[in-house]
Amino acid sequence: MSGPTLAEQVATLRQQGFVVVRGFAAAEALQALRELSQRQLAQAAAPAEYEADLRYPGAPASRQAEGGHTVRRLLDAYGRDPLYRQWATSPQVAAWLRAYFGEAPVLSTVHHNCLMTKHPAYGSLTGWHQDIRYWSFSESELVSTWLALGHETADNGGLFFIPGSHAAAFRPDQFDADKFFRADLPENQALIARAVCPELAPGDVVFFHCRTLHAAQRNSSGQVKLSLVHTYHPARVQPLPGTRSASRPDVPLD
Ligand SMILES: O=C(O)CCC(=O)C(=O)O
Repeated sequence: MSGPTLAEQVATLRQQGFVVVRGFAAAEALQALRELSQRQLAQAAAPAEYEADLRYPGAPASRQAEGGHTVRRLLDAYGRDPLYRQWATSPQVAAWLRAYFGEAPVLSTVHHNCLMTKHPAYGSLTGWHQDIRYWSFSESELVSTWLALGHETADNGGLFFIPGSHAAAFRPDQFDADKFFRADLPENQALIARAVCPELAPGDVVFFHCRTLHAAQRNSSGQVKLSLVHTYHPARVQPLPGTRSASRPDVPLD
């Protein structure tokens, strides 16, 4: 039985702020990306971000503490290896995003552009947030791709999303000083109660909007979870000059 058409997938992203596309990565490419990622993680090659740097709940207090060298993200996937580059700029990803944006997509090499890990020990949870919170663009119109390199469920730190939150108008006081969506407010709790955690199989990709509220728990499985994450915008949307979002060159996809 065939799954949803591209037009239906795009409509789902527009309507709920995220969509899971099953089996988006071909088996061979997936296997090569997974093996590369396991090697890269074993080497913990720079540039890397450590759990201890983030200090989210569950993270070690410092790089010197027990578990202090637990990697959270291997940064600059695009510059790290040609295989990552091929994935991030693949015709398949470009065609999907072109259907959504209505024009050729542009890859940001600043935002996400990483191998995202979640370790069973010392891997931290992430509170509710919109990715756009620290980004600076002419419009809030960016989409990220989250490629599951293994199985992802609520129990190993899979992403939870709040459907429709990308289109909601929130007040600044619904967020805390670090721009996390406050889980202590009853009106926020009503929305959080609607969250879903789509289970992902290896090769599935979640496309999600930069305003979609999402969160993840700690990894209570026995295995490190690995995902490849990239962010794109249409050419009409520009990083604001002088901001971090403009600090590295974008990569237009044909
Ligand atoms: O894996 C996680 O804990 C969440 C990652 C995430 O939402 C992010 O980096 O924006």
